[in-house]
Amino acid sequence: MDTYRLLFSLSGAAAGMAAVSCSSGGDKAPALPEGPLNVVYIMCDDHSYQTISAYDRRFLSTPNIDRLAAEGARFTNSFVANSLSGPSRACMLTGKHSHKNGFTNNEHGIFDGSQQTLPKLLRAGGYQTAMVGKWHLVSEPTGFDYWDILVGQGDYYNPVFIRNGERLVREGYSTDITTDVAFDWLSGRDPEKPFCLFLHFKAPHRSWMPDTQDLGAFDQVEFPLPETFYDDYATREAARLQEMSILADMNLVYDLKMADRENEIHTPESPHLERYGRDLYRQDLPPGELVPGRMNAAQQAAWDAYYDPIIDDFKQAGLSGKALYQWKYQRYMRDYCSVIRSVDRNVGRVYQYLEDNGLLDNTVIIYTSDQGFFMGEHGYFDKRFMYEESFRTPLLVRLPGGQKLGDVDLFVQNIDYAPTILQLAGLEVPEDIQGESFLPLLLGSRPADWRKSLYYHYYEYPAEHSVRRHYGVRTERYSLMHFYHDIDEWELFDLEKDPMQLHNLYGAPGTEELTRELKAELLRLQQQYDDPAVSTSCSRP
Ligand code: SGN
Ligand code: CA
Repeated sequence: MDTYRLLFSLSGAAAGMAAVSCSSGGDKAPALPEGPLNVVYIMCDDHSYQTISAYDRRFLSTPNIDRLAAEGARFTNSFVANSLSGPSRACMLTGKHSHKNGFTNNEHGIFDGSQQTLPKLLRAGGYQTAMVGKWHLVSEPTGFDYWDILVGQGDYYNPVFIRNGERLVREGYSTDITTDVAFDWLSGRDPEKPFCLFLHFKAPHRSWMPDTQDLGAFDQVEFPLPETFYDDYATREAARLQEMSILADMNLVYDLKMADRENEIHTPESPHLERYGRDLYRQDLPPGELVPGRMNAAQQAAWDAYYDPIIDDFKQAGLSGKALYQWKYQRYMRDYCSVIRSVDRNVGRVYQYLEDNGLLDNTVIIYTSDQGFFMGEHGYFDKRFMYEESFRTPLLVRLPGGQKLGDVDLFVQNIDYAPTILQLAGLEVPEDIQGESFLPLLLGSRPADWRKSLYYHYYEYPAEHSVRRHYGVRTERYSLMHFYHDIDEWELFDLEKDPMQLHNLYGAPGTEELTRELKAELLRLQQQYDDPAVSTSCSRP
């Protein structure tokens, strides 16, 4: 079918289905403009839905990101397939689960850029494609007319970029600069051709370093402790064995910036003390001889002015136990939320740019993160687990015209992004793509045969944070996961009765039939997606 007729027929179909629409905010199906649509895909790194006020108002206000929800759709059941950066990016680029795209974990993988990807398909369909910011797939980007990526994880201050193969340092704060680079590319593109821009911020990845203008923005805020902050992990062995606890693993120096010049604050993880130098201090000097490094003098002065008094107070307070734990949480939240302020400001800049350049009415804006993140739930930072906080990821989509589309509550996953964008571009979705286009959902339809369960598989172990390998299935009400490799543990949660996932029901009397059903569904998904993990799960009772 002709590409744009496809869109319009979808649009028409959605209009006809208004009575069963899942959108709560809009009263009629949106009309998409004629002609090719541009796409601006904004992806943060580790941005939790808890810290987007369109999702959760407890912590901070994100007016620009919220505008996307007000002028588009908010997905309330949006998930990833593997909660880790590189794997998640590979799922997005290919529309396939990790075992199919081959990039299962950050530590040993190199993304095979010769395979079919979304940017390649877009480009073949007449699109201009650009990738700016965090890439994190080891091999050089393929399928882009222009790529300008951060090296590895990237730095917050004065980061090194690789622009179409050439290394360069750009002075300034990462989130601002990444947006600037995107604007430069947009300004120089061919205005006659549609474009898809992948704008990937490093923020708010560890170690949560705010822009100088945002230092102290949350000093007056006392963040509420999550309900599961004091989780004792009873009945959940894998949950206990991790190394991503705020109390035990979050580093005072590296994560919380308590790097005193006298070197009096000691932490057990000396490697982190050295690596603290990545952004702040020169790495080639021993810890006792810290001198300013990555930052320029003005940036360093602003940091010292802000953190030095906090470091002094901290040394005087001599905190321990529960008090230290809570202090760490408050500092973590203050830094993290300060980093989000800059992200939100830059989303506002993107809006402004599109508006100023007459692009807002033919551009789709997508906002998401490479995964969710723990904001102290279960006592954690980081992600990786199939537990809700890291399995879920924010997803907001604004269609041209900015009609409020309300909430979409059907299950979507990051393997769906590629087919959705292809369909928005009016292009065919290849058969081997495993995700489903959620464009019909955006247009107000609620297909009866939409997926009722999700498949998840995490592989990176042994590795940092020690989250055991696991796979699982999630249905509307239940979540079943199997942790394997050097452990063999199942966890089953009734999300209706136990949304915080504290009570592992696996093996509890009365759950036999339910467990059988969920295992059958897990097996069905593993077969559908052709995951060889099938052999490990079906051998279990
Ligand atoms: C780094 C971080 C980890 C984080 C991984 C993966 N450690 O290794 O805390 O889990 O990235 O994150 S750090 O000491 O280098 O900051 S991911 O989002 O890129 O997958
Ligand atoms: Ca990430």
